[in-house]
Amino acid sequence: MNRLLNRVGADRVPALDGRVLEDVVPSTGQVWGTMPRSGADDVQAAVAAARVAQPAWGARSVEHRARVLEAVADGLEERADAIAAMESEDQGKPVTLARRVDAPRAAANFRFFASLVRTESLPATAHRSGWHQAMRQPIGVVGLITPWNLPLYLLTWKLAPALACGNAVVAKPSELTPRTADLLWDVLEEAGVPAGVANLVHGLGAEAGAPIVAHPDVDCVSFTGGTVTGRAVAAAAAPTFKKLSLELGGKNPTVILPDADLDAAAVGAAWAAFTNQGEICLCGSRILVHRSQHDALVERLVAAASALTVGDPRAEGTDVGALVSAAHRDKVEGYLRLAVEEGGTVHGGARPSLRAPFDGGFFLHPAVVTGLAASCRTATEEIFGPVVTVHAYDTVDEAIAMANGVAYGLSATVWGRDTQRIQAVAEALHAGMVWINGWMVRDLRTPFGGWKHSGVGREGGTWSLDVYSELKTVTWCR
Ligand code: TXE
Repeated sequence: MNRLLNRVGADRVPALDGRVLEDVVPSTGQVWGTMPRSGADDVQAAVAAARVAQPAWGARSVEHRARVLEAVADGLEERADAIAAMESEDQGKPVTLARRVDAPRAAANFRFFASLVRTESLPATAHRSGWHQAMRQPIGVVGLITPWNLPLYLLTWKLAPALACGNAVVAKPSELTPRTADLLWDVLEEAGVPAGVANLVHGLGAEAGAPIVAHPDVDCVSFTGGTVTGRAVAAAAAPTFKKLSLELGGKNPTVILPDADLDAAAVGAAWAAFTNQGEICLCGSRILVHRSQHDALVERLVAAASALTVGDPRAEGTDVGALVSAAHRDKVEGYLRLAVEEGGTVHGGARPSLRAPFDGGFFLHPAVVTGLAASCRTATEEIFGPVVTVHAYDTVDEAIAMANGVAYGLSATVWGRDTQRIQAVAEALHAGMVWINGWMVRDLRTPFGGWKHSGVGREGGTWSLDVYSELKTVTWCR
């Protein structure tokens, strides 16, 4: 039986009370091993270790920290294949996707923030009142709480800038996908991150995540996860006035304008809906199409969805792997039943019949749902699975109103040809990111985050540095 441990200071330790959680392989349903089921005492030890280690790390030069981050990037790149295989096994996603997205992005996050802190310049102004300098300083101890859909990708997205800015960290990865965090901690150690600067605590959200958020010695919390959890995190953090960054859920529209290339839009919309089993906060889970093109689009989309190969995540030809857990598949299937109750027609969405050991896995065929009102629960609540709803509109204004008619505002995609109209639609959408004729294309220098219930604050580029540092103005008075 494999056994993960917490990383507290220089030590690898079990939970203080010895309790463990099982880590299950989503594609087989079999237990891979255990992780510590940590509690408030374990968090306390990790925060104490971070407090001790932070001042020396914060006092190192930016150049030193940037070099350490680059060494981490090197270590992750050397292990890219192992990371992809591990993430695929632990999360359920196709290994081909993990190779293309998760593994390279983890390394890129470290390389990017190393370069950013090296090159960033802040204003230093000569004014008749005096000489003013803006500077960044570490916040102190930062808590990082991350989800299970892109485990290493999202953890490194937070960890790299947090370390670059000179903070010490207590991280809690999702209890569903703890393995690549453990590997990352080996790389951090090898790369020269001093003991105590990065601490890792495994466990459940309520038992190990909540104590990080409430801890008076944790100065900042960066959380990515569900909106309901995000609300609890915001409430728990409020009494201590700690800095808070929340990247939450989405119910992102794919708006297909009447002049779009329908073939390209159908392929793009399917990719945006079903990548990573639909378990990405950016997935396009609602398609808005002009009424005259609705049936043609649905035909193409259903064909594209049923052509996807669902099964063994290790196989090179697999497009859709397993959902992350049995409970999550139950939730997604619950929404498919709700869709029928709400008057919709579900195309696909069955459990595939697979050979052992995959017959014990949490697989589901992608589903296209038609015939629903854009305001119903299926079309407005985050499902976070391989399910997309399709809605017809008559005017572009109506499409914009439908796109904006949900509580979320993370991202959106627009397909079309008329550049002026596309730009106008993009500007009218309530979303943090809008892609035109594509999806999930990122430049790490740009802001990332959501409007409304999709989050509070932005990360990416200097916005990440704003989250993970305190800004100070020092003025030499005349
Ligand atoms: O995520 P949670 P869950 C959405 C998606 C999904 C739903 C619930 O719709 O179906 O959220 O998923 C930790 N204090 N997303 O329950 O609970 C938890 O241990 C502090 C969208 O799996 O949000 C994990 O490390 N921490 C999303 C992290 O929070 C707590 C990605 C996220 O778990 C906590 C994942 C608490 N009280 C799910 N409770 C996205 N936006 O990418 C839990 N946690």
